[in-house]
Amino acid sequence: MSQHLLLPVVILVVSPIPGAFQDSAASPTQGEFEDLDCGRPEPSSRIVGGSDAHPGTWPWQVSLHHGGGHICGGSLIAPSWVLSAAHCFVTNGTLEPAEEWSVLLGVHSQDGPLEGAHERAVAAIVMPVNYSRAELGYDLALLRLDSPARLGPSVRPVCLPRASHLFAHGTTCWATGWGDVQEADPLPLPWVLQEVELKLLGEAACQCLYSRPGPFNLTFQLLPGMLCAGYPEGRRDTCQGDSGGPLVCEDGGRWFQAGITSFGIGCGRRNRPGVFTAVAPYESWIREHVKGSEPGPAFPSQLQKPQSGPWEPGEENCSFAQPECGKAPRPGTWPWEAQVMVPGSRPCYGALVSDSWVLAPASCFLDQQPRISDSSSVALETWRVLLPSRREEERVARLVPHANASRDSASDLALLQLRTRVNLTAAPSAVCLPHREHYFLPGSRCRLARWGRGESAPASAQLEAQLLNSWWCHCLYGRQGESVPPPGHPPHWLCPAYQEEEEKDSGWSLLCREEGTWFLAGYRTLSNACLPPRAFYPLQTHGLWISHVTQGAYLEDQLTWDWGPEGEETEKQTCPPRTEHGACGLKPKATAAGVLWPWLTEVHVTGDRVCTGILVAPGWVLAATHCVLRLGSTIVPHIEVYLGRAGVSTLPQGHQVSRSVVSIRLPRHLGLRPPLALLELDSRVEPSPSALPICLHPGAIPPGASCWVLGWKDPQDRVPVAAAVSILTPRLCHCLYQGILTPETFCVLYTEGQEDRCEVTSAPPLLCQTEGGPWVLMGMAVRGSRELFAAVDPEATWISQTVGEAHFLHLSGSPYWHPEGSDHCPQNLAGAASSPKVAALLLLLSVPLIRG
Ligand code: 4AZ
Repeated sequence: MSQHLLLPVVILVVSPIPGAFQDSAASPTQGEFEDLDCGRPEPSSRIVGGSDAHPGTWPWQVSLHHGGGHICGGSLIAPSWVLSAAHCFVTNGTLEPAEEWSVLLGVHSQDGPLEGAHERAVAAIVMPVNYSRAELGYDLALLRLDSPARLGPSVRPVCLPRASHLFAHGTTCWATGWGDVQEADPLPLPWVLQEVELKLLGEAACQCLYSRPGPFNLTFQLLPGMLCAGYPEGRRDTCQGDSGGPLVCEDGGRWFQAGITSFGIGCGRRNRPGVFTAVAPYESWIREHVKGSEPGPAFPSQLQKPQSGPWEPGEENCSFAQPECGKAPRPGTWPWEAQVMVPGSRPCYGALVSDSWVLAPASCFLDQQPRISDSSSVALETWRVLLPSRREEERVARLVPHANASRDSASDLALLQLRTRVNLTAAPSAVCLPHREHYFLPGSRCRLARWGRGESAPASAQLEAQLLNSWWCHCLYGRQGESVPPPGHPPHWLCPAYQEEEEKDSGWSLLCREEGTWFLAGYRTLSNACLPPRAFYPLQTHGLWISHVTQGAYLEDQLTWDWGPEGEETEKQTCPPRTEHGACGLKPKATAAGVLWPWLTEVHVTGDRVCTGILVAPGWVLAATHCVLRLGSTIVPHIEVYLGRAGVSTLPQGHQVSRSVVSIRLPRHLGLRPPLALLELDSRVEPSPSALPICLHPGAIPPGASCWVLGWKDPQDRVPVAAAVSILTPRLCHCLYQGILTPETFCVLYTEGQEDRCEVTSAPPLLCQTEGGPWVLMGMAVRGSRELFAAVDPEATWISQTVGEAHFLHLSGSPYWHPEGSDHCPQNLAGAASSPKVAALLLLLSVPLIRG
């Protein structure tokens, strides 16, 4: 009913002990309650990680129905009274009317209620006035039945603890219910009541666990009147639908209700035990509200006093459980790598996700499908799975393809169950899987590992990768104007930057490390034809299916929360405008490893010359003519281009994509040598995180743009650098460079200190970017000049005729420059071009600048 999977708040206040608890010291003797026997099931005989209860074991357990279905649990404490959790009855701050609820007693499973099972209407719901929400405490409610329950072997009340009753931490108690068996995974039919043994945690130990940031960096403050039960390692817990149900502990042959299932962060998560409303502190509150009922609840005295008072470990010595998955002593040797062998085909690589399940692409087995559906056991009989450090091959018991599995889908996944469970040690061991809300931080260190059939790369070819930011990844592949999934929402794709030889393309899984623990973050197979190049499908959308099928895969909470400066930008972001040919001019934000300029091309001309080129379409690079063609020479040089260099990067350096130039195209120019050349590549470079065309923009500088000269500091190591510039108005440009200027040239003024950031022999480009918009190419450097750039605009028609797919952006807004009336130049400005400082001064005194 309630959504407590994730707490959206950080609670920092420590409330005083509620007044309601204080007057409970004066416990009356059993008196009027003595005749009611409690806490004794008939001698005979989910909860996450629990098992089916035996019928009649927990005769006080009731099911609370609303709108025709089970919503919460409760416990019978007297013939006419049920104890439950307040949050079950409050929706959006209002109490649901009592008459809409019914109480089912003596139920065991949907299929076969126990003998004596019956239903009662609710006459009244009573809850503490202080209750507002489960996380703030007071999460309990009393339901008065319209007529007393029929007590019998399957319907009996539980005992209530007195205020002085001590439940020592470490005691094992039991929680029961029909709730989800895992997060968002309902108890399957026949809906048999589940029981789970939980250890009581001391307040300090529980607080200590919850003080450690969990999903979304949240911590939680335990309040008086709450208690915790569970295990640091998780895996056994209560869950949604168990709320209101009892946590009972045995004492002297009677079962006492220590707690009421209330909430938690998720279910069964590591270091996130379940939180219960402690019942003992509410003794007087309960007595007060059931006053006059005959017989009322029983509060027998405690027989076994804990020997010495419960020992509480302090914050400093609370022990956190470490992840039980994703440990690889050496990256590259993956202890979870599973090789599935099907006779007659090449091995298929997958990952061990629990002690008995392997995850692999369904496309590996799709051709086997007819045989499987005929008689699964016969076909699977011959299949084998090879796991690291296991001499014996494992046999396969079951193949469960994803319901939407097909060769080309985001759900090309299948789970294979091993006949026998393997002992998880250093190897084999399971990989960790992300929850749906996991946010792999941009810049995360990842690796690619073998996945599926493909050309099986040698195990040594372990590719290092680094995750690019999600805005960029989404805007590269998503639809125009779509908003970027914010952190906590699963992305459509994951975009790692990595170095890969085109021909070695194969299926890959993407493993990302957080605090030394490896997560299976995404995957791509060769047959994912719809998947953009180098994009990975995120695995986090499949966690539910995997945990539902395997009932034991290791879903781990996010371990790294170091967002960096970018982390603050969680507001809605949209993608910049794109052209009819797709995204252009996008640049991933700089990561710790450096900057990636995906359109920046190294143009290697025969010999040792390297010019700057800019990718303008999948098969075309624009460069400055003077750089690629020697003046006076008629020899057409051999040219190779390289794309996807990541700059100052700890990623493997080198060129990620290379192409040969098959032709050099020049526009027809009367007399003058044209400044720009188009280089046609021998094959297309498909848009990817490391190679993406720039946008072109006919006309002048877009309004409000920032402009940069992008080049290399040193032509030898070619680490990209950008120098901020202002662009002068045409009149100033004309005045400054009188005589030496060809028409349609941009003149720039470098921002203080940026003058010699990049060298000019390689003919760097001039780029501009509007706020939140893509990068646009404005010009290429004129030979030998740092300040003059040949504009792209006059060649726009030629470019679009030559390159059908060039990305022309038609930005709205009027051009910045208005025609100026006078050709008159300020005195002394002509000739000042050689001294940019003097020029700047003069300029400031005369005409406004375009801001860089
Ligand atoms: C719930 O939503 C809920 N793991 C109950 C118990 C727990 C979490 C959620 C504890 O009702």
